[in-house]
Amino acid sequence: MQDFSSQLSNLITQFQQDLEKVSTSDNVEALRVQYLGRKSPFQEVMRSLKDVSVDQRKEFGQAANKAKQDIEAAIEARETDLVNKRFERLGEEEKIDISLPGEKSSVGHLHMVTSAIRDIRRIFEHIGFTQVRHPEIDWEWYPFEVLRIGADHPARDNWETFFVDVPAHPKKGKMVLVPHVSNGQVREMERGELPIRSMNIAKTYRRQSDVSHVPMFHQFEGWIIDKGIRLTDLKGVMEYFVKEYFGEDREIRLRPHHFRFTEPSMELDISCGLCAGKGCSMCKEGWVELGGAGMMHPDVLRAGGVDPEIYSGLAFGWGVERTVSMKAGLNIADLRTMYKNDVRFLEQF
Ligand code: FA5
Repeated sequence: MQDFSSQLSNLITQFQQDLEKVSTSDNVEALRVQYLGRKSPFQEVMRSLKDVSVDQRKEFGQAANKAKQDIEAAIEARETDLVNKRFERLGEEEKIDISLPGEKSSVGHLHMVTSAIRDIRRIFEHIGFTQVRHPEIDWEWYPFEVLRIGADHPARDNWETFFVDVPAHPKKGKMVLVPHVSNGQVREMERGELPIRSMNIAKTYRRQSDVSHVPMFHQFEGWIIDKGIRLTDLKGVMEYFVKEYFGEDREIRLRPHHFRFTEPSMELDISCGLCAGKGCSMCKEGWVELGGAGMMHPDVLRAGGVDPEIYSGLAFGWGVERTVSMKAGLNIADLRTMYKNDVRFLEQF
């Protein structure tokens, strides 16, 4: 019994001496482990409690608990003391007032074109379009030749293409920055898997720069090739996209057009979001033009090794920047502002 009491008081005396010597918070922590940890003398003393007679065990147990609490309190006080001392040693400039309200750092967000690409991708994924990638720098073969736009064809001027200064391919011609993502049509068929229901969203380039044209822009082009694909499927896909992206109240109109690689070809108009189709200065009698579409020309299917007697295909390709700018309320007067990197403009969207 006497043993237990004296063991306890020796331990406390020893602890107090050790505590006086520590000079860093790390040392204080080490002392806590040394005195109260699993293999500490304190635990040993506690184990010896079982040798104390039953009637005294309660009293000693309480004494041991009190000693433990005292040790913990002393450790805490010492730690606070050390922190305060360190703070006092800091120069005036180093001191911080932790009660000051924090400064909010500005949080960035995705560029409007990037988030539009994500929205578009998600909308088409819902109806089973797989996202694919095809080269943004390609032989003329894919964006022109196989799409029935031969080297001398005047339609080739419409695309106002950038050429890359590398030796031409003997069969596939010069290397170009793709002026439209239709280069993916035959590339997609060349993969040799049917049916196809896929979409490529990529950068495209043309020698153009004015309020409605930027030299680098993005197009998304979707393709479905299967047995029995018809114009009504194309209309259904367009209607679905327009309602999902622009809103239920927007209407579509298919207007006859001409592309060398689709037959029939059309342009898709949507009712103007500013005047709700009534006609205003931003639209043509209530309609705004979204982009081209059509049924794949049999020659294009053949160029991709697909038999047009068995399969038919639809294709549509639109510009992301124009699509974004047509969202109700955006009314972006000059497409080029999207790429001027002026945060005052970009942070609004
Ligand atoms: C084409 O590029 C065809 N490949 C579209 C197509 C695909 C037709 C599949 C049939 C089947 P177009 O040259 O009209 O078509 O361009 C399509 C869209 O790209 C335009 O409606 C417009 O939204 C966008 N676009 C074209 N040039 C620019 C430019 N310089 N800046 C921004 N957007 C542009």
